[in-house]
Formats: sequence, structure tokens, C-alpha cells
Amino acid sequence: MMRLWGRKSSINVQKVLWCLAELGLEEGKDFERIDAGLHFGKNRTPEFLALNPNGLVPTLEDGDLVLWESNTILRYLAHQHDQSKRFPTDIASQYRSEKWMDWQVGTMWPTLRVAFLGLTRTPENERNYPSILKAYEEASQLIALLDQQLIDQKYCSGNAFHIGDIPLALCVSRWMLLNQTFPDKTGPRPQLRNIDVWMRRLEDSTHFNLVAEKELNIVK
Ligand SMILES: N[C@@H](CCC(=O)N[C@@H](CS)C(=O)NCC(=O)O)C(=O)O
Repeated sequence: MMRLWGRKSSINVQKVLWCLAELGLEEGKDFERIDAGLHFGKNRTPEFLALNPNGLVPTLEDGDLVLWESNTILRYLAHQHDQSKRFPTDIASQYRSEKWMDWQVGTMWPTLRVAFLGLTRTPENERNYPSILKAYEEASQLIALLDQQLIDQKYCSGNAFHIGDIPLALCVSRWMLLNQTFPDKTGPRPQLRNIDVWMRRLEDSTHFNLVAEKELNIVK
């Protein structure tokens, strides 16, 4: 049985849980999950660091294979568990999805993360509000690029759901929650119609709701 290390409140663990659900893989039957990270700890023990020297979640064990980096885990799961039942496998769709996954991890999240960590993981008296506001505004501009892509296609890689939609939607959902929770710190959130329609589509036709958070996990 596969073993997934990671707390459910982590965006990167949520990506993996959502992908597992799309592939029909069930906790307790196809994989076990061990709470680790933040207040659960366990991710700095020598045993864990031997699996993932970064000391971060998610970390996936599948037999002798150990994987970390959430987007890599999604790619692995999709390849290993007959992705053709759930995701398009033509090369163009796959690589359009890959493109957005790399953009999420290399461009969108590093920008939004400044606002996210600043507001949810930093004590109030240590927060750098100008840099939080700047990061939020920059993230909004980036998300507007995705909105443009969604004008004439339903999902990030075309007209069918793909693994690339998973990391993107989890970032967008945090972008929305940050504004909802701290409107005076993020400034206004631009209304992006195609993003709203895409998020509703994901809520209605995928396992997004399994991992979607209604409120931010704010560490005091
Ligand atoms: N690039 C890595 C980042 C992993 C990461 O930053 N994980 C965070 C949770 S989202 C973590 O383990 N933080 C330490 C903790 O939870 O204690 C990935 O995509 O998997």
C-alpha cells in the first residue's frame, strides 16, 4: 500500500489527495496517510529526513520508490494509475497541463506565497504589510493570465480536466480566501469571470470539494 506523509491542511498535500481521488484511489484501501508537518511534527525526525531531506510534506512512499515535490507526485500517480480513465493522454493536452504546473510552482505560488505566509503563518506584529499587498497585487495579475486562457477553453489544458488544474485551483482558492479573510490587507480582488466559472466547474465535476478549505488555517 502506498504511504502518504502530510497534514490535510497543506496545499501541496491537498494536491495529492485530490489527484488520488480523481484516480479512484481510496485512503485505507489503496494508500495510508500519516499526519506530518506543522503541529503534527514528524517531518524533522531522522527517519523522515532519510525519506525527504527537505523535511517537507507531501512525501510519498510506493514500495521502494520515495517521491517528494507535489507536482511530480501528481505526474507519477497519473502515469502509474491508468490516467486515461480520467485525464486526456494526447501529447498536446499533457504538455499544456505540464506548462501550467511548472508555472504554478515556479511563478504563481512563489508570488502568492509571500501574501499567504505573511498573513497566515506570521505573527501580527511581525507582518510586512506593504510586501503582502504588493505580492497579492502581483498574484492577481498572474491569475488574470490564467483567466485569459480560460476564455475559450474549459480547463487549463483544453476542454477536459487535467492534473494541471489541481495545483492551479488550490492556489486560486487561497487567493480568494486571503481576500475574503483580510480584505483590508490584500486590497480589492479583481473579478475574473472565467476563473469564477472554472472554479464552479471544478466544484461541480471533480473531487475539489474533498480538499477545498472554507477558511484559512491561520497559525498564531
Ligand atoms: N515544492 C514542494 C513544497 C513542499 C512544502 O513547502 N510543504 C510545506 C507544506 S505546504 C511543508 O512541508 N511545510 C512544513 C510543515 O508543514 O511543517 C512541493 O510542492 O511539494
